[in-house]
Amino acid sequence: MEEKDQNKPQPNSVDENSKNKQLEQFREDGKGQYMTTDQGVRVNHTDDSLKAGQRGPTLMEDFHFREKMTHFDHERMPERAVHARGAGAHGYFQPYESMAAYTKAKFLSDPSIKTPVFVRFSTVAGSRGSADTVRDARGFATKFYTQEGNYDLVGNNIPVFFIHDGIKFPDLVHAVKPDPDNEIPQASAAQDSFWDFISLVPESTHMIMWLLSDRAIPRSFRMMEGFGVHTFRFVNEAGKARFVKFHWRPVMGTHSLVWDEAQKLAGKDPDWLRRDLWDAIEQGNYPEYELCVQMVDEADEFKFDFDLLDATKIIPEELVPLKPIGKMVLNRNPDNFFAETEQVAFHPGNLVPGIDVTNDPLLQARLFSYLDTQLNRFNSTNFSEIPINRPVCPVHNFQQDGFMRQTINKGKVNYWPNSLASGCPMMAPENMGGYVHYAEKVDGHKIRARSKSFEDHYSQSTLFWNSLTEDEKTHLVDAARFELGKVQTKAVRARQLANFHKVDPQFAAMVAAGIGVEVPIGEDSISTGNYVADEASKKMASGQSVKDSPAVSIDRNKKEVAKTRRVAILLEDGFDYNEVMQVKEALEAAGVTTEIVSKFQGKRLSSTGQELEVDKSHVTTASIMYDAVYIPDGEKSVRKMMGLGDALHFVSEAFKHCKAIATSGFGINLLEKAFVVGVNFADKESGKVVSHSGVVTAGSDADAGSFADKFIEAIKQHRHWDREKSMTPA
Ligand code: HDE
Repeated sequence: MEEKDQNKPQPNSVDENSKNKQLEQFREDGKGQYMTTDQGVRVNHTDDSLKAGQRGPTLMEDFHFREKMTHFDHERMPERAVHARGAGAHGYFQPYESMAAYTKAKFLSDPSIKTPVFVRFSTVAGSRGSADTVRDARGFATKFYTQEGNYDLVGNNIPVFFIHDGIKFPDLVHAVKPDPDNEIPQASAAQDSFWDFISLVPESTHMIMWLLSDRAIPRSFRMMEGFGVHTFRFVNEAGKARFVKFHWRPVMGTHSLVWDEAQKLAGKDPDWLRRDLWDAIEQGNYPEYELCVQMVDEADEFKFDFDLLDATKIIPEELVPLKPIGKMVLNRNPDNFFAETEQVAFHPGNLVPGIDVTNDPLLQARLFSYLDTQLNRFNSTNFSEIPINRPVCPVHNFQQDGFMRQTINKGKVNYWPNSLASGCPMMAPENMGGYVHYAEKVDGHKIRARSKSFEDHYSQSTLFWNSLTEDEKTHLVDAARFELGKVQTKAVRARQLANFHKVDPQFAAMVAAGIGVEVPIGEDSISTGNYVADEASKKMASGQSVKDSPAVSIDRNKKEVAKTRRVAILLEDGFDYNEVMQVKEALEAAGVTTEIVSKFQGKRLSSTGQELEVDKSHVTTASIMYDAVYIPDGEKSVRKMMGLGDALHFVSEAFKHCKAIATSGFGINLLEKAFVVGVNFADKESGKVVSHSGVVTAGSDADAGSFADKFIEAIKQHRHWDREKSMTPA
């Protein structure tokens, strides 16, 4: 290396396409080519193995058969211990403005830089083939391929975690995974062992409140927040550090499924979330997320009544507002699931200069676990050379050998320090991009203990409960009744109720009423932490807090977006063609996807003789696959559906799931027959449009344009929860 190179700053050769270009070298599609063996020999015949005679045994010398079968036999790698099921997408991240005042991370310092990213969304508990829509936290892991190396933000869609200290992670995961004797249940926390563990570990209570909320059944990965969970550090060029929490905010807003719908989807379309992500990207509806940060000065470390190092706590946005710092756009599906989504390897310790960790004991454990687990998955340290994991900037070091080594390191020198290779590759000083760990002062006794500042498990659990709307609270209670109702051991149910009682007595009583167990007031759960009072806990005792945080409620922060919503148009022969076409056009102009659903596939004839092609039949789809339903006018069509159980079920189920429903004229009869109750309908013969609780009805003389507009408004609302009150008695 010449002297002058040492003074060169790290070049910024990274742009939005850098990763795509790098991956291109490894892509292969065989188009117009002869098939070959792995050795490149052209294959003449692959349908019969080489045999001794037509009916004889296969010969050992059949190298093509042996190679093909051996490769197949070795196709699997161990699935991830947690987050086994996932879906990935490529895209880019671009900052809004330079964040150089806070962090020297180059990819955050220049608004003109688009950094390529790969994101993997996942469920946590289920195995690789499990259903997408189960109740669970979702992983939201992002790999930024920056000019200074890979930075991984490995987050979840819930901002807190179950435990304080990573040493409890194996226990937590054992408890939630299927039981060791019979491997039941799959992808479900509704089991004795999970609630046994949770009820004995009260620090989990806050996370449990989030897990029982609608956050744990997202409508789409595109409509889901992401959180870095831990407190990290930003460090700027001058060496000044700030605490930082990361948030991803979906531009489409945060929306959830209904629990009954989520369970049915798990059977009818276990790929619901990954299909939604894939289709949206294929259609050019690129998911977008804003990256926001909450920053806290080091001097304010003890300003709050919770510990910033405690991953079971949020910093309420009412105390520290979110600063949006950039946007991520996911605009390309992977070419190959295994090569990219399965083999991508994240690690919270993949940091770039300007971003650093804190002493959060959960984060500290993760810094060990992620590299370790990749060694189990890949059986080699060389996984970082796999195309999806490679940085887009150069890699120079003396790491060598191991299974599947790709890099061909040249020369005799494989050690540092050396003089034979002129001291190369050399150390990078800080101003040349060398990573320097933040010089935090650490001093203490070696103890297996926790700061007393972690000991309050309930204030923020109560804060979460208090901040929800009445509808969200109802969902949470129902979820708790479902989960605990499935627990066989009554003592476990009771112990968890004791925890819930400390969150809110009324909440505990509501859950108790559904699961046949009394709330054991005053009983203490066993706390597994060894808490020790220290300076931090004393300083925090009088710290700031809030009693209400509207920001945690999905409902209070609802974004009304119609784009990419899915509407079923339910019809049979004899529908009103003009009305369908006008409404369909208006919906599609608003970015809504429509599908014609009928008893059978094929063509349906309108009352005026025009034909429409059916997209899905009642056996290939269901109301749970749509956000809304539209039943066009047309007496013959509607009468037919009034005699079809599937059509009636379609409408009543959509109504039960609080989805927007629209119909006009004679169609109103179908709603009445499908038990659409407690809403006002338009007069069937009038020119009026009535929108009530997400049910939009129009008289046969109404204007189709204003009917469609009202319907779009109802679709934008996502779900009409007020309906649940009239449907379910308390
Ligand atoms: Fe993970 N986690 N985790 N985790 N985690 C893994 O790493 C672990 C935690 C998260 O799409 C594993 O590569 C420990 C919090 C995501 O590939 C493993 C602890 C958060 C993913 C692991 C935690 C996460 C993982 C399994 C407690 C949110 C999927 C496979 C100390 C901030 C990444 C793998 C992907 C995956 C360990 C807690 C998020 C075993 C020990 C908190 C999104 O290493």
